[in-house]
Amino acid sequence: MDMASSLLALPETPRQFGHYVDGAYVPSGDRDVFTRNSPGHDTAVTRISKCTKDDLNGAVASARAAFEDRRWAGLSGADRAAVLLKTAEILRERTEEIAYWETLENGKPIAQARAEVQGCVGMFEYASGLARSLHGDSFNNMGDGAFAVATREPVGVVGVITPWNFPFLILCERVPYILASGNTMVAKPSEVTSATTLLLAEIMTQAGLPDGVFNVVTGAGSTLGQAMIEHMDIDMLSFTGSTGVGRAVVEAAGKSNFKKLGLELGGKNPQVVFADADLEDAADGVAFGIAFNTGQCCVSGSRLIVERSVADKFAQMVSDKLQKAVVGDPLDENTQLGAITTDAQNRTIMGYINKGKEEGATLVSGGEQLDFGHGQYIAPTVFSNVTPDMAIAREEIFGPVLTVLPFDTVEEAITMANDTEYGLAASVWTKNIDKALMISRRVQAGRFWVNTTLAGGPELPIGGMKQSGWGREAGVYGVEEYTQVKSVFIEMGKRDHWIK
Ligand code: TXE
Repeated sequence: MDMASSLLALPETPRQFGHYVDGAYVPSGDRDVFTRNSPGHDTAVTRISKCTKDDLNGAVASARAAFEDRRWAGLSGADRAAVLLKTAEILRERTEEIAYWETLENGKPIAQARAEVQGCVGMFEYASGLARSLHGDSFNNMGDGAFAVATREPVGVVGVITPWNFPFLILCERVPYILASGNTMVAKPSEVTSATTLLLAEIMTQAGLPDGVFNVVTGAGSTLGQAMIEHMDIDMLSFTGSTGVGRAVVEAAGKSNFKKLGLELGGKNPQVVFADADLEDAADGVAFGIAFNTGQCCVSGSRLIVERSVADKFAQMVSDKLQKAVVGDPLDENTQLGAITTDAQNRTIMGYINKGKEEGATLVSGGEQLDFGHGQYIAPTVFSNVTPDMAIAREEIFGPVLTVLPFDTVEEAITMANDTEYGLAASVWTKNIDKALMISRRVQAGRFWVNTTLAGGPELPIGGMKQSGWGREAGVYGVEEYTQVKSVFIEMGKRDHWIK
């Protein structure tokens, strides 16, 4: 704890980071540099290189060389697992440091940032097992003259583009799974939250990852990100971000080398609450689901779909809970909701709050900017009298704004839950197990929670249906996404000649 308390002051000067290629930081030199201000404090905290396209080409070339000479793919699964496990060990040791920089750049509460790093430790530990157990299939049923196998191979050089809402967690839901099978990679974090991605690269070198296997470039999405999605020598790309950029990623893949894609995009996730639920638990879960990470969460439960007989009472219960949530300085141990990460996102959220009022929804609580003398904060907000056609009920707000929509029948609840272009996550709250299971089958979402929300672990796949994305991350499914399958047919005995 000593280390924690000594770190909890703001840095005196911003920490300078170069990008990371071939196992080492590359000093910024004469590159332009981006200065990141902590959104909770308005103080400069990091200085990050704006990489050029040449820098990207260098990073991709490094990853390509590391892939082709098999310095990583050629190791045994056991040796790769050892590096992943060592990374987990170092992450444990350096948790405070990672959480600190994550909090400063992102604005999330320090206690939450620490818990996220612990979650990442679990990702590395679990994926280490997959490095050893990943296997294909054998076909002993081809007749006595043949034998065949299907093997799993790494895809090659994988690009990873991540957003600013969970810079480290989203990265670690991918990196260990990508590396488990022997791929090499180039990551591009969001320009506003690059520090912890660079720290992970440094930590993995410390853990014994061969140079060139994990490279990081830093810079803007519109230039550097765009160059990545168009790059001819990136074999696969994992993109997490807005649905709009996701569309650009698909187009760029089609126009370049048909790179394989993994996409995790937006969500407008339902929380379906029945009158027979434990309403105290449900109110806490719904409050957590919309306020965690200030609602800047692709799986936030932003649409409360609640049985009409309890709707008003329940909306009030959720609102009471949210008013007790502690909003404040992200570096304060007691804070539950920190700052809004970017100025643009702050404007977007306040824009939706104003739109909700204009559209005729009733503001139950919140709806305002909170002034702590520094940073940008928004009170958790609940709107009732919302109709399904309102923008606040349809569009991803990506902030602590909950809309309440009442239903009368189970069928109506299912229809409302599915009435969205997205399909990332959903929760149902009821004590009737038959109803919960039936609804879990019918709601289109990649993640489904019963009597809880935002729960999971490294074993479970993450990803979306409909316009929320393609593919799955994490779990066995995640590691398989980053492999390609090859069939090997082996003829036995003397060939039956075609030309006699
Ligand atoms: O996302 P972007 P932004 C949603 C959320 C939010 C909105 C905008 O609704 O309000 O998106 O956030 C990189 N080619 N989500 O603007 O732009 C960019 O540098 C290649 C939901 O931050 O999609 C960053 O690294 N890359 C989402 C990453 O893409 C490009 C999480 C995400 O940025 C690029 C984040 C381009 N042309 C936002 N343009 C979720 N579901 O979790 C940008 N990038």
